[in-house]
Amino acid sequence: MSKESWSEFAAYYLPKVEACLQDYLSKLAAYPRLKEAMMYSVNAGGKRIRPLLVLAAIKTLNGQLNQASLQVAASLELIHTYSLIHDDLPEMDNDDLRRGKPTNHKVFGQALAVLAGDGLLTTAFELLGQVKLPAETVVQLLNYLAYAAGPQGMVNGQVGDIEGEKTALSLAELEQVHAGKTGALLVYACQAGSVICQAKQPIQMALENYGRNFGLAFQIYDDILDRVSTEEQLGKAVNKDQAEHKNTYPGILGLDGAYTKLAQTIAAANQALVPLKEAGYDVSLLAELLEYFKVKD
Ligand code: GRG
Repeated sequence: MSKESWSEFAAYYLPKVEACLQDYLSKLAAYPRLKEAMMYSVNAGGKRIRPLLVLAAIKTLNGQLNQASLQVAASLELIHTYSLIHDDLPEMDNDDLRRGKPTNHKVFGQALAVLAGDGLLTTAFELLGQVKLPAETVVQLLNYLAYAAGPQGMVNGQVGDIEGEKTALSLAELEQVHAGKTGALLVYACQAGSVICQAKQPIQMALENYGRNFGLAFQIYDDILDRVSTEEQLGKAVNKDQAEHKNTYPGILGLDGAYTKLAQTIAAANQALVPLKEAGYDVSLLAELLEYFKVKD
């Protein structure tokens, strides 16, 4: 098969991920207002990087991109969307705008926003639990996802972020916060590919390494964009980090230093793909995804 570019890959699989999300959510036997609140944020225009990364990892490992893979990918997007709803709440980041639209609690009120987040979080595991893959594989995926999303992963990172607001963090401490907050779900996306394709240990580790660096690059990029973009471009408030004295890469390293750190992290992610290349896998899709972080001049 000829090499497929990232944009072709995304254009082909995005509608399938969307269909999978809509299909599952629309059939939930829940109050219409709850479903509406859940679907409002899922349909608010996310880039779907995490589900696409799951599918790209599977494709890289020569696995099948079938309904089961799509459901695994979709369940991760449900977790991500829940985390955004809760992150935007007044008690957390207190944001009015997300994905270019009013945040969930601005439309549905805080109580329903909390519950819509809870609903997406639990539905993610319900959907994943129903995937038609060998039972052992499903259990492993459930376990890895719970670890990544929970108090040893994303929830922990979010707490580190909140606690860190009171003090100036070192670069290492900031990286640790982000490894949880942003990195854990992206690492899981890669792990999901390895679990489904039953990749050998060194390949699993290489992909996880790619995911860790991808996650770090993602956060540095997000911090840089907060400094250099407009609200219109990002679809959310900008320059909040500086205004709220948040710990960020540009804050610690300066903007130029953050650009350098981003370039180093992208190089490390590319380097992480070497063992896969040496084992004969076509890593072009994962390598091309790193171009997502190209900062426009
Ligand atoms: C509430 C437990 C809990 C965790 C929240 C995801 C998160 C943790 C906070 C979001 C804050 C933030 C701006 C993190 C930086 C990186 C990030 C996750 C950006 C948003 O992800 P994208 O760019 O968003 O993939 P879309 O809208 O495209 O899905």
